[in-house]
Order: sequence, then structure tokens, then C-alpha cells
Amino acid sequence: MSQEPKAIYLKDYKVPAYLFESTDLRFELFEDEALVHAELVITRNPACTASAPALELHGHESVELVSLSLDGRALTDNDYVREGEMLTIATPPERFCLTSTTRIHPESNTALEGLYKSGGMFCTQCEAEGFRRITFFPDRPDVMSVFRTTVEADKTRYPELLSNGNPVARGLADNNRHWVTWEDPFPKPAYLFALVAGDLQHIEDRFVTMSGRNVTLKIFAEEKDLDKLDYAMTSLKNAMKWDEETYGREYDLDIYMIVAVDFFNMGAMENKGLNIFNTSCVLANAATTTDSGFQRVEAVVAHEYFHNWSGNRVTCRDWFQLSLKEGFTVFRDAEFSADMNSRTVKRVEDVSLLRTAQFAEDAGPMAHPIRPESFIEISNFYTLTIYEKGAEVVRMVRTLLGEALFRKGSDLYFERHDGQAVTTEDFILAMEDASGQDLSQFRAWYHQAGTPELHVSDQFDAAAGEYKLTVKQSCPPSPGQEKKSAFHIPLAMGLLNEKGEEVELPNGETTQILNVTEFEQTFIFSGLSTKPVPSLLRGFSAPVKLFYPYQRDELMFLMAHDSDGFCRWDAAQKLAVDIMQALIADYHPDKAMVLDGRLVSAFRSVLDAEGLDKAMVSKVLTLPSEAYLSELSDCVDVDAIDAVRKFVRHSIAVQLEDRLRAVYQENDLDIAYSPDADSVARRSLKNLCLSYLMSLETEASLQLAKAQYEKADNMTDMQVALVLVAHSSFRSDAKALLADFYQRWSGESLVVNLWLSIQASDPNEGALSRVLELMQHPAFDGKNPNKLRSVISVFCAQNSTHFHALDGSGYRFLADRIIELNSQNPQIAARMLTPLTRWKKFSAARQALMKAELERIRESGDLSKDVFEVVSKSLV
Ligand code: 0A1
Ligand code: ZN
Repeated sequence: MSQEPKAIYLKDYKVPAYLFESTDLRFELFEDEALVHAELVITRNPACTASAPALELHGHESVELVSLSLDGRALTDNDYVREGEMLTIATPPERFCLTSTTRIHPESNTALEGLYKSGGMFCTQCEAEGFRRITFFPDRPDVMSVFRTTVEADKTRYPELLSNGNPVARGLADNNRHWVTWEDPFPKPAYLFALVAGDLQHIEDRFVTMSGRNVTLKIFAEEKDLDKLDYAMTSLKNAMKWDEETYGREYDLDIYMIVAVDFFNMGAMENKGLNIFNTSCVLANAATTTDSGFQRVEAVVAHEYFHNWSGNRVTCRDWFQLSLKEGFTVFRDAEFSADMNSRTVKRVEDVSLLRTAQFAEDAGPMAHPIRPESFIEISNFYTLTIYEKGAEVVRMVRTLLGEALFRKGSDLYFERHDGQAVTTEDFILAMEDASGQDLSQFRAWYHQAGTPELHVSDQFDAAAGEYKLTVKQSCPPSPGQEKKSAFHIPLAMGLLNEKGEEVELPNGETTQILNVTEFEQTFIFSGLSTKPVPSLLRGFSAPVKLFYPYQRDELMFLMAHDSDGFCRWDAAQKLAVDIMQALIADYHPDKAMVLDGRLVSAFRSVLDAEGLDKAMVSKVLTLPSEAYLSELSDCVDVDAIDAVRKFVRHSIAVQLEDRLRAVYQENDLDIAYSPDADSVARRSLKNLCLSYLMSLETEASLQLAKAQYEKADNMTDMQVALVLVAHSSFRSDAKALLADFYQRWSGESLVVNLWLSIQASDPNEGALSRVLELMQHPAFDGKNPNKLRSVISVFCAQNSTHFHALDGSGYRFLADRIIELNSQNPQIAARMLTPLTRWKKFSAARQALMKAELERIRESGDLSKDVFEVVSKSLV
């Protein structure tokens, strides 16, 4: 990079000077290049007030301009300026036709943006700014055009030629080539463009929409994966039905296609009518996919489908509005998954992710509001904040409005903005207009970063029968935002009397939403004879950190009595966290630890209780993760957290061994695999018991795990058994089982990824050299993001004692990989850098080592915008 990349600001937004009536593309695909012929009908935008505006088109430096003409007249270098990523034509006519031919190189495109090759097939990824790597075009979401696309390629290698919309013509060409033309009637921004050419097989089904239209559904994959497409098809049909019932949204084209590709930077992409998916988010069958894999497929298929309305029909004006489509769509897919499976379990999982990873992001150097003010590289902003916190903000809108008015608001939003590119402000305005509610103060959630903190205290006046809750809110500073204004926080709460019964609240119900709007506010409840125990932040009604000085006994009381499932789980988490934090603070390698017996008795009662949802039992009995304990620490003590977790897990296993074995047996049923919620719950409880038992490291538990591995008819049971043995101190059994597993599954790329991750997260001595060895294994491919994630990201995130080794070897390893990946795949490089950006959370010794590696990356030269932004912001 010759000069430092510059930031782009929301405040500089200008309406586009030209509109694109139609976009006609013709692709000629070859093994050593692709030619792209574009014919664009362009008119002045009446909304642009500039007098004689220039036409500005984006075009990446990798795009070779072969020819360019305006209304049939060939343009020369003197007619336009090409500088950086822009091609500018100074004063074009009011309405004209621009034709161009560009030459690009999909075969050597390792960034996986634009048109590239995944294995033997061509595919595209255009969001956010990939289209500029294909041809010259205004690559901004507020320029929408009707696309007509012809794809021409060799007939033998690429029998299937796909693009957005409906196929309208096809034919043969010379040299064993063929072509297909596709028309998409819905105007769309370039980021939703897609093309696929390959030797693909597909399954096909049909959906009849609520107005009686027939939609053909096709899911494409390589032939060997045809047996893994049914679950995605079922999920797609469920999602289509759910969106009709829940949001009144109907699908609009005659055909909906999904294609599975091996090489993909993210999870999947909602291109109009032609979704492209990472194989990891669409392929599933019992033999090769774990329960969480099945759930991911269901959620991602639904997510991309829901984008057809929240994203495609109504899109974003600019990339600062990314959460408009992503936050809303994540909220929609979370509710869908909650309806398909267990609602509380889904909530617990989402909150766990938010509280560990998103809160960490919100407290780190890359913290940004869900509607950022500026960025250097938009790819760096596909974050947990935009997606998950964005979904929480939409959830709060629903909580404040109530279900009926929220639906009225979403109907108004879709109706008012169908076919437009809009802003988060438009979303909030529709919600206000439909409900009559004032969301002025609520808007702070869109422009203030950081996780708000609520400090709650209480007072009981026995004589007056009055209970007072005082809530203080604050929010720590984040980059560029020293002081924050007060947020409008919906705080769902209830009160439990001494018998554990819910108290009736002023609204006549047992749960009430407190509108926290001031920095300090007191809420009074009267008519109480004894001091209640408060149940706070029910259902996790706001993405905040809530502090209330619960006694351990009160947490056990809430675990037993709270009517809110989320809060029952949270009480168990808080109890475990409280106990573990005390042990961590007091940790010394030579000092014996003692476990507060209350945790064991709480866990025992949960194991013994009749009729509890098994999925919830297993969530409650799962100890807080290392990542969560780290997030909660001001200064992360890696070794103490690791030692304390092991100690607590082992102590629980010792004291509950018989119960754990009994529950294991009760749930170890010999019935055929099904990914339904009850079966998933049963397996998760059984496997949790097995993991406690394996922490005893007895011969008996080893035999139990090995037996499970041998007899498993599904990947969930097999993988858990393998992890437990592979990470144990039974090294020869570990080696044998890993070898056996690879031998069985070497032909299944996604299963091999599990095999790689299991080894990369193995905490036994010598982890880093094992990782280096894995990277030499034939199963590893340094150009495939899934492989990189399975080895490198898993090592850094899930093998913390080795990643944080005090000799700095883990940090050095990661920095070396980033420097290599920076030019090959900048998006992945920047993403994988995250663990180093958290250096301020660690001891002085580790801080120095981490910082030194960040500096080394910064000095390594020729940084991509992606890596530059993350490194430079982290070093501030
Ligand atoms: N819009 C997609 C996410 C996505 C974003 C960028 C990509 O490539 C850089 C790919 C996919 C979604 O939300 O699913
Ligand atoms: Zn999305």
C-alpha cells in the first residue's frame, strides 16, 4: 500500500448522480481468464442537485479494462480518468448507454471476493464490495438496477450455469461451449448479484405460497454431497411458511436456488434468488453432522431466506446501515429457530454468545455502534455487534411496542420501503408511526457503542410494605465516544416471595417491563409483607451487564423457583461464576482449592428433579466457559481460569459420579438418530454427563467414551467421545482414535474439519507443534477458509494456555499466519487477528508480547485495508 488507507464517513453520504435502468452482462468463462461484457443504460438522477455531475464507477485494480464505449463511440484514455478504485467520466449526457469489456482472473482470485473458483466451479461473492472486482459499476447499495445475465462456458466442465432470477434463454456455442441467459425482474444493488458455473447436482422441491403461487426450490452441490441436502430443503420450506405466518412475507420469484461451495469467507450469502452457501452451513446428515451443525444449517438457511424481504426487497442505503438488514434478519432467524426448537435454549445460546464475544468486542479497540460513523474497510464490520447486538436492539423495539404493534410496524416498514434502499432511521420511524410510541431516546442504541451497565440496589420497608429498586445506568467509554447519554433500557423483572411464588406487580401480571431512561431511577412496589427476591432482566430483555449483589443462597432460590427459564439458567451461571471468580482471585499453583458445596448441591437437585427439560438441565450444568470468565475479568489470568475450571469440573464429577453415570445410562437410548429438539436435548445431557465422567480420567470412563465412539450411529455422539479421549491424558488411546477417525472420514471434508479442530484445541503438552504439523497434513489447505478456521482460529480461541504461552510462541505463530494471509485473503486475515487485538485484557508480560506482534504485522509492509484497519486501531 503506497499511502495509508483513508476512512469513509457516514456524514459524507451523497445521493448517486446517476440511475442505472438496466444492466446487461455477458460472462465468457475460461480456465485462464474471464471476459465480462457489460451494457448499462444510465440516466441522470433527478434527486441529485449537482449541475453537471460526473459519472463515477468503481473498478478494482485487478480489473483490466479491455474496451469502453458511450452510445457506440469508443472512449480513449482522454475521455475518462481511472484512479485508485474509481473510473470517472466527467460530463456524460442525461441518458446514455455505456458498454465495456473487462478481463478478470477468477482462477487466481484467492481473496474469494468477486468472481472466483471454488474447487472446480466458478462462483461469486459480491457483498459488500466484490462487484467492483468483476466490472466497472457503481458498487454501492443505493444504486439498484434490473439485471440480465448471460453465462457462457465449457459444456463438459460446467454443465450448470446459474445467475439471479429466471432462466429465459439457452443455447450452444462453438468449441463445446454453451450459454444460459437469466433475468431478474427485481431491481437490486450489485452486491446481490450472483453467478455459478459448475458440474453440480441438485435436489428439487416445490413450495406453494400463501397466495397460491408455485415456487421451484433447488439446492445444488457436488455429486458426492447429494445425500446431505434434505435437511436444508426442509428448513427452507419451514422458513418460507414461517415468514408468511409471522410477518406476512411471501416469496416473489418462481425459483429459489441454493448452491453449496467449499471455499467461502463467511457462512452464506442472500443473492437474489441464488443463495451461495459455505458447505458448512448447508450440508447435513446424521452420519457426518453434529446436532449443532444441523441447527446451524436450519438457522442459516432461514437467515438467507428472510433476507429476501429484510435486505433484498428493502435494502441498505449505504454500508453504515448494515445492521438494518443484518440485525433485523438475525432477530427474525432467532425467533424462527426458537419456534422450531426450544425457545429458552435458543435464548440461552444467543445470550451466551452475546455476553462472551459481543461484549468483548464492545469493550475492545474495534468497538463500534450498530450504526457506525466511519470505517476503513467495510468487510471488518460484519461483526457480532452489527449482527447480534443489532438483533437485540430490534428485540428491544418489540419488547417496548408489544407483539401486535411490532408487527404493524414491520408491515408498514416493508410496505413503505419496498424497492428502496433505506436507513436504520427509516426502520425506527416506521415503528414509531405504526405504534404511536416515541423512540427518540431509544435511538441512542444505534449511535452509541459499548455495553451499558446497570447497578441495581434495593431497600425494603417492612412497616410500609414497600420495596424499592434503584437502578443506576452507565456506559464505559469506547473509541471516539468518551461520554454517553442515558439509554432507554427495557428492564423485564419480577419479584418472588419467601415461598418462591411470583408476586403480582402493578401491571396486574408477574413480569413487568421497567422503562429505565435516567442515569438513576427508583421503582417502588407496595403491598409486600416480606422482602422479595428480585428476578432481573428476564429473558435478557436488554444487552446490558446487570449487577445486583445476590447472595449465593438467593441464586439457588432463583434456580429453583424463578418462573422465567432464562433467569433460572442465569442464576445457575451466576452462582458458578461467583464461586469460580473467588477461586480464580485466590489461585496459586501450590495452594489447594475448596469448592463451595452449594454448587454441587444445586447441580444435584437439577439432576434429580423430575420433568425438567433435558436441554435446560444440560445448559444449567454446563460451567461458564473460559471465554466468558475471561470477558468478566479485568485482567485475564489464563492459567488460573484453566486450573479453576478443571478443578470445579473434577470436584463435581467426583461428588456426583453415580448420578452422572445413571443419567448417562438413562439417556443412552438405542434409537435411530433424529435432529429434533427432544433428541438433541437427550444427547446433550448424556454427553455432558460423559464429559464430567471423563474428567475423572478413570479407566471406566475411558471405556465408556470408547464404547460410545464405537457404537455411535451419528456424528454428535462420535465427535464428543473423540474429543474427550483426544483431550485426555490417555495419549495412546487418543492417537489410535484420531487415526481411526481420519481413516473413516478422510473423504468428508467437513468431518475432516472437526478432526482438525479437535487436535488444534487439544490442551495437552506440545499443542503448537501439533498445530504446525497439522498445517502440513494433506487434509489441510491454506487457501480454504474453513480449514484455516478449523486449525488456526480454533487453536487461538480454544487452546488458551498454549496460545497465551509466556514464551510468546502462540502470538508469534498467529502473527506469522496473518502476515502470510494478508495478501492472499485479506478478509480472513483481518478476522483471524481478533485474539491479538484483546491485548489490553492481559498481564503486563503478555501485553508486551502481543503488542510486539501487532507492531511486527504493522511493519510487515503492504498491508491490505482490512488488516491495516484492525492493526492500527488495536495499537491506539
Ligand atoms: N450478508 C451475508 C453475510 C456475508 C457478508 C459478506 C460476505 O462476503 C464478504 C459473505 C456473506 C449474511 O448475512 O448472511
Ligand atoms: Zn445476513
